[in-house]
Amino acid sequence: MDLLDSGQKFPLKHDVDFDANMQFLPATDSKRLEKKPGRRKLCIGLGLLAAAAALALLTGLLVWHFHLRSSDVRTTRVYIGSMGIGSHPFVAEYEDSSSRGFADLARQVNQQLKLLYSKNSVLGKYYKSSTVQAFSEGDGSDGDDVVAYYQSEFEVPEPQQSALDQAIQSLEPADDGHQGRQGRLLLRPQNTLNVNNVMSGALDPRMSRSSISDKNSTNVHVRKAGVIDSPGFPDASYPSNIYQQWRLRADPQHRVQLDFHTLILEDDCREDFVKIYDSLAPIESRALTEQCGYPHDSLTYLSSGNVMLLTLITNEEKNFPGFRAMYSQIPLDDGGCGGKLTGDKGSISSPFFPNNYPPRASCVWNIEAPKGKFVKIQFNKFSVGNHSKDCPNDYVEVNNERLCGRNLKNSVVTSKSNKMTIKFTSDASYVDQGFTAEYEAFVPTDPCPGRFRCSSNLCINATLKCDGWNDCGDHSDEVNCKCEESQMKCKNGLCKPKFWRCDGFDDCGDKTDEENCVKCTDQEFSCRNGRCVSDSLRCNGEDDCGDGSDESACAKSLLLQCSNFTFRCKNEHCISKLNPECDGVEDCKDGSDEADCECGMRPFRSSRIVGGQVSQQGEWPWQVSLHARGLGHVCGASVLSDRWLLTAAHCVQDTQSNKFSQADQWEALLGLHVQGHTNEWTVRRNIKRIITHQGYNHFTYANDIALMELDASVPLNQNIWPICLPSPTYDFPAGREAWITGWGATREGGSKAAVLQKAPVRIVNDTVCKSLMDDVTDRMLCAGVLKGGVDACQGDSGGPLSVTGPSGRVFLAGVVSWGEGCGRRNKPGVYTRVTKFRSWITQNSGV
Ligand code: 4AZ
Repeated sequence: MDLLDSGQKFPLKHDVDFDANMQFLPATDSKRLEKKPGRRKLCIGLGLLAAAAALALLTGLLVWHFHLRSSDVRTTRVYIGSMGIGSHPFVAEYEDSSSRGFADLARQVNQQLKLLYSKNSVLGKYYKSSTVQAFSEGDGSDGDDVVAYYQSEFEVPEPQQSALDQAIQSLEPADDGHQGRQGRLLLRPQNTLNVNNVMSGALDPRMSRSSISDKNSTNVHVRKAGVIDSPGFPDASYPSNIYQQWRLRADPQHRVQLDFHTLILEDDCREDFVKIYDSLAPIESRALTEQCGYPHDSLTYLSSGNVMLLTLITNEEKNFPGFRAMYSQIPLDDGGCGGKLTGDKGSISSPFFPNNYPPRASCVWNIEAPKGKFVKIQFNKFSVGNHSKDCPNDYVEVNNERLCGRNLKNSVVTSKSNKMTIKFTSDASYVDQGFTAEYEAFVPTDPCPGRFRCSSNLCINATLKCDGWNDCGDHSDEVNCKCEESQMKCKNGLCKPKFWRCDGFDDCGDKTDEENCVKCTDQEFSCRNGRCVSDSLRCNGEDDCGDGSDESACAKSLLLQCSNFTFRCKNEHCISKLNPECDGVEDCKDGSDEADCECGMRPFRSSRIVGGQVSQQGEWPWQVSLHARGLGHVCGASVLSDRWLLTAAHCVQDTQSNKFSQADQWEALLGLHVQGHTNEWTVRRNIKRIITHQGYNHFTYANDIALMELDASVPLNQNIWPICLPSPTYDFPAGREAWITGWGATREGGSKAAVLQKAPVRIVNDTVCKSLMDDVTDRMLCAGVLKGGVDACQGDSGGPLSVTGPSGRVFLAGVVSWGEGCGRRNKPGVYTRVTKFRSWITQNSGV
């Protein structure tokens, strides 16, 4: 039975219906017993005997039922395997499962498997049948000419399942590369095929879910590059309960390359997932990756040989857009790595970086610096598998020390001679993005000439020592410092700028900068309006703070007098719960806190930037690019509805050469990802009218907000979707993560980005912000990374500052407005505070 054509797996066999077969003895006739006392004793005796027999029978049945019968219940266990066949040239018809050649070789493989299994007492006993699914060309290693991929079924009593698993495992080559106990020698002399290598494992149980109703398999040759779309993509979500697989083949001596352009699946991999194998069958030990949700890592995969298997499995709940992947082939010897490196400095990276490295890769670099110098290497990017002891899977080896995992960015390794050997090894499964590193020769007596040397051996500018910033990454530049006037001393000895106190962020690392921040005592609750009330009054059903904050975040939301700290329901009642809107719980009696919540979700999820990174298509569906005629991208904006956009007032002010205040000067591009590359998801709209805030001040940037009405509505989909607007009392606390997005300049004075950029920043405490920046008002909000390097910049203006609420919905906290340069230290970006303009937005747009 080919799994892809079959129905239910692991069916339980119900041998006997125990209850239906149970018989009760007929009741004895008591009257007859009374009349004939002579036979009475006999009857009693017989009755007792019958009762005892019945009891014995019942006991026997119970024992059989609970002990013996359970070991008789058999389940079907499916294993997926591959078999290397030598001395058997590969011919083209092996790729066609309907050909005669395929059928002949499949029959021989079946015989071989039967023979192989018969040599093992466990396998032989429970073996049912095998089906060959595909053949590929062997890569010549181990003398394989052909590789057969098959599925074997066994019917096994439940208690024997692990023995069966072990027996299957024993067929695999041992770590030293030799076949296990049931190896090839045992197969001779009856062998019909020259079997070199057998590898098998249990099928991923999610691939044999009984609910799967549609199983499909497609063969694709990747010699000519092309595209694979998941069923329905891009017009509809993928169907429920499918198991779709694509068998990808390249020419001999080539690799298959698969590059995902879009991948949007349900978040939970237990439900829907994509899995890719370095094989033509779903053998777990050849799995390259498993993806679900909205992955943001590199999504380009390479095979080790000329085959790859792509699978998509879905269940009945929640269907998402799916994927589009481009396939192609590249020569096997491309991406060569390793070699001898001389000279004072240089860089190396894992094969195909920034794409994922292929499985079974091996590189050796021998660095030789001038005599008398030592060598150091610094890793800039490092994602090499999971971190585990001894790094048994994928690793980088420097000076015989293995490195693996993800947290080695900026780490430095030095050698104590002018030579250094670096090895990179990936095993047969689960690949990752890899690493980039720079090496440098140095004089042993002066490892960081003119610079400060961190404990990690990293060299940093000497001016960064004792400046309050952890520039080394291990704090070694901030210890043993004498705190300056403008700094405070943390308990752990670090010096930090005084204005970082009580900003809601643990800057010291030991939280001492966040201690004793309010005047309230330990036994008191600090209200959001600054008052202190006894802790025992929290959640007691009464508004003791006067702003309801002592009653917010309690199990139950209270009706309170309306204030700046309560949420006003449509029926004019005010409730105490903090940020109740669109959180998935109805808090207002009239349900108005959960009305109009078709926003802020990347709809199919279950849920100018400096220092940013590229985003993915559809990741920020509310982001708009505003193009001025003849100028291209000028500003950003956010989608509020299918007709309304929100941007900054300063974007729509006339200049000497441009009439930016006129609607006909603009074109809005929605669903755009790369400037200049509109695709099937991009929608262009003209602007019908612009409503600029009447209080906008060109000098102070006060009220820097404007609405744009589109001349025609846009279809809302996974690439165009409104962001949620916060109510006037929504709280975006200091320290909360926010995302800036846009096509603005990637550094101060730099040029605009082609691909939509994203960067995480944090909401900055109002008092701190006002101390750092002039002219910040309560109707503005600051966000940034005070260390510098991450910020909005020219061309990002008008775009969103997005904050994810507790239920996963994204709210518009701010509109990119102004700043002092871009990405400078202690100069956060300043945003128009949207909560202050919530009613203005409704009054002017109805949204
Ligand atoms: C601008 O010129 C601009 N660093 C926007 C944001 C910031 C600076 C400048 C914030 O549009």
